[in-house]
Amino acid sequence: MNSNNKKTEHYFAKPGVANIGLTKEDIKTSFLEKLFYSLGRIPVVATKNDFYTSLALTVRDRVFRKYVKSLEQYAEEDARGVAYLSAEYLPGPHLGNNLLNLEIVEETREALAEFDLDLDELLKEEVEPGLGNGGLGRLASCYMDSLATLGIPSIAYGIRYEFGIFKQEIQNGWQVESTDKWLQKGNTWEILRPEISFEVKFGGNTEHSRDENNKLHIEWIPDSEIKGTAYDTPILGYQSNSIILRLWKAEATESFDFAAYNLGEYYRAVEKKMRSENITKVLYPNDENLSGKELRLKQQYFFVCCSLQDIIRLHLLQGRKLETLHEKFTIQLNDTHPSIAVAELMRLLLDVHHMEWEEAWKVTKSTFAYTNHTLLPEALEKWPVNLLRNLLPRHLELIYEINSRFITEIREHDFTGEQISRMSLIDDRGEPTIRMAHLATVGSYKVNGVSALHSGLLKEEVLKDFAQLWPEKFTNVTNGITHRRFLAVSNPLLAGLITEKIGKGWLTNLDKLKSLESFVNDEDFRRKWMEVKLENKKNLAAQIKEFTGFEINPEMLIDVQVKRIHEYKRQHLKVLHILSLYMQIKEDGQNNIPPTAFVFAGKAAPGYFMAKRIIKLITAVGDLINNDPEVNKILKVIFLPNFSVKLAQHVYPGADLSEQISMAGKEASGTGNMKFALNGALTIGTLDGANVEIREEVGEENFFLFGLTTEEVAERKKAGYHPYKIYSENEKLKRVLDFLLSEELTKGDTELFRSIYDNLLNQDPYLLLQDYQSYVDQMENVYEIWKDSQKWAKMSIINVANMGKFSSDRSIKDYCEKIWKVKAVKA
Ligand code: Z2T
Repeated sequence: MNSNNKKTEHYFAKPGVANIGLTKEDIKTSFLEKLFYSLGRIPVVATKNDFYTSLALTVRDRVFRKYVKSLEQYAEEDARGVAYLSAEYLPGPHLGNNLLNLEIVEETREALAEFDLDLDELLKEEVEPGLGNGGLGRLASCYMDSLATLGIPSIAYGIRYEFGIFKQEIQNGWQVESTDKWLQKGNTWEILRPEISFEVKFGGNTEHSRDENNKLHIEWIPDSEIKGTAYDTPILGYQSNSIILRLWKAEATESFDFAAYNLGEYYRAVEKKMRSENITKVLYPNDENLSGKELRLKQQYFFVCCSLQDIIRLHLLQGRKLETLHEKFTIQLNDTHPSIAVAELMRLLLDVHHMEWEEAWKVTKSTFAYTNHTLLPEALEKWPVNLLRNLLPRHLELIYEINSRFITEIREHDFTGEQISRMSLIDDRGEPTIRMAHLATVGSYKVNGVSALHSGLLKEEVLKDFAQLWPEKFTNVTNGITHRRFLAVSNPLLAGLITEKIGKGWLTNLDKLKSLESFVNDEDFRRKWMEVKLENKKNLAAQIKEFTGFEINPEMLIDVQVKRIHEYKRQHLKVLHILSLYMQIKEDGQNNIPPTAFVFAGKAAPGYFMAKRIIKLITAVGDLINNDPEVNKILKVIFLPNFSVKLAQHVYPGADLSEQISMAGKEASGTGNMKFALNGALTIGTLDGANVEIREEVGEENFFLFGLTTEEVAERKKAGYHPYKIYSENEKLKRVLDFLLSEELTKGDTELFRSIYDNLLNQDPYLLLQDYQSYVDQMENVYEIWKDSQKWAKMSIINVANMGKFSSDRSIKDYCEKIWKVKAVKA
């Protein structure tokens, strides 16, 4: 194909080249072609999954058509672009989102109806890629949606885990994990790029020598080598461009020459192949806790090494010099997981491309930018020096060199010895480790946190010395979510009502929602608003019935906390409140509590003892309450197993109340908080993460605030915190806490929740007892307002109307302006 100066459109215009159309008839034709020629099926034997796959292939063709157009445009304009490096992605199901973005939902629905097929049934067939733990991975996927929609030249890199985040089941009230075999039925959305493949070395040692000109040459002699191969998934934006999610799969390097091996060697060779493929087998299921496992570091280095080689390939392909890499690319590090990239780029520039140190360092620190997602000390990555020496000996040398030059630099400033050792990339107070956040900070031109509060704390606490040294390096980009997936796709009824009132401009400009405010006093509009919510609650009730067997009355207040299970997120504070209501009903007889369904969902890291116990506590309280005829007409407690993007899309639209109750200063941003508010739930929350900004936007009178502020938390702890004192002085709280050890709750196993009880009474590191009364009091207020359904509806409308800021389109524009200096290229 001679493609000189021929745009893809040229070929599409030619007779005989498929013109991939978007009408109902086009979709029908493609759908049948896929069923017959790609799958070799006829309708009588085709399964639901065959039909799903035919439709997915039909849509994929159209998405790729958008992609080639985008690619052409990016190449033509020789535009500066973004490479996003993330160890995690949680894209959610692709099909529904792609249909929305192609604007063919109705055409497709009608096309399928002519074959007696129901679109919604086929959508349910899709298995989502669970290639992340939670907020961080989902954020990366929201950003891809916005990058594509806004037409920002970009590519996202990650790991093609064969098994994603474990599948969670609840057995006897406990979390039980099993492997997530998401590829079992194949993956329609990806295409293998066998020729985009790179070698990755591990182990061995380095050899230093000098040539005739006394120039130092360093060679890394590894002891093993593996290969990473690209799998591409197109991510389509709304009405516009598409970008690629490029995930690397590990494979053995040698292709096996069967004849050359005798039987014994053959098996050893295959074993080696299997071992190397281990690298991308499974996602580590820890959200905010480092595992310290060698395989995890191997994963990180593996995907970074492939991605950087690919970026360099793309750069050189355009006929450019490596000295200008930072002019054409900016590489965003999604937390420290890819931060070994700083050393790897130095290695590639110095050892492979023979650049001088000064030049290489200039390019490196002008290329990377780093996003921090947590301040929790147990989540800050530190790799033992010994592990690095064994696995990446050359990188360790480079890190030492970067560090020594950095220390020399800061010695020239007014830093104390104490500060210098605090800032060092190497922590040698115990077993020597590398502080990856410091490596990322030193090797980047910008560092950002993910909410105003979090970015402030980052500068004042975790990276304060660096902020003193380089104040202009630090900035904030408040997180955002894609309102297309989390409103248009997942909540078609509310989206429809909004569009009916204000038009569909909000799909590309969420600030347009503001005009909904003018309808708060329109009684008819409020009625419709509440009808939509009720429909969504019925749908959520149906999901609850399907996945737990429990029935809830959709008229109940649906009070929801869905997120990873973590002590700092304080799911157990919610449980204490539920127990206080239970005791009120049991001991004080009937009362003022409105009928409420408490809905929880979220995974616990398999090795996190307390988190798993908290799940057991929730389900034990559920058992007690749901089976008590005196209580279960008023209260229900539901734990929805195996939370996922797919399930989340049913949960947010059906929620009335959103629980965002972390201890102030601990939740970097939160993004579920935004998804709930965008779907009309009201929030009860602390002044933590992005809650602060949500409350600012919606107005304090439309937000249920409780608890200590970050500053108060610090003061409280400094003054000496004594949870036992609070326990003994608050009679009702004391009864609730003692109930954790009761026969009734534990069914006789009274030690079951001892660890939670003891922890709260003795340490209570996240100040549950401190914030308890304030929480319970604010819940009283929630109940007062809930009883005034008109007032509640007004607050709900005002919340939605003020969510404009939390679109990931705004976040991506912020990244473009404040950090990347990248401009949109629209196809
Ligand atoms: C994660 O989801 C988050 C932070 C992490 O720190 C790791 C993971 Cl897997 C290493 C979350 C934050 O807890 C949350 O507040 C934030 O909204 C989200 O990242 C996206 O920034």
